Amino acid sequence: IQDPSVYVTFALRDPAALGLPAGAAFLVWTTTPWTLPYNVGVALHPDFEYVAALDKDGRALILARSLLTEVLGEGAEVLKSFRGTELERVAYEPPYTEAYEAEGEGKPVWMSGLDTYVSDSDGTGIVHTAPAFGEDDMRLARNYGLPVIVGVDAEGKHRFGPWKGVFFRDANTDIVRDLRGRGVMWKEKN
Ligand code: VAL
Repeated sequence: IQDPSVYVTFALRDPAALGLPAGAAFLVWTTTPWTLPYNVGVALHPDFEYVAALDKDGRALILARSLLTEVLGEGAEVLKSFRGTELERVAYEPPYTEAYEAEGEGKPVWMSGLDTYVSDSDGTGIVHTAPAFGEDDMRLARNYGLPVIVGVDAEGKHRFGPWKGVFFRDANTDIVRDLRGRGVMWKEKN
């Protein structure tokens, strides 16, 4: 079984602080939509160049410059460029808060961190981070003090949300639909 791959947008809390217009967002690619309810950060490469460029709807999206044409197409207007190091600890609106609230983590600050494991061979150069589901994710959480939530139980079933009790990957379809409803789904590839 193949996981669907999706591009989602995480809106910046304070785009003006980076000189960006309202609605500016990190563009994030993942092949594991079922882990998005446990997102708590995004990873960027410190040495990559990132741009904020306008998509077809005129929304400013941040992604690695090397992936700009592939993802946004030819001729996307670039508003600004940044070095990865300029995009550290940038707070964004999380896709989901439920699991973190239920675990008594309160409202952690969902934010970006830097790590050299981030690649630009596919995706957007911005990696969705869910610490319990990857070694690299866990390292980012440790380095930035992000909370860790193990969102699935020993049987591989979700512990939170409307898909509580559903086998992890079987929730992909529901979660993708839910992401559309939340207005954070940018593109689905299958
Ligand atoms: N970082 C991975 C991903 O983007 C997982 C482990 C959350 O799919």
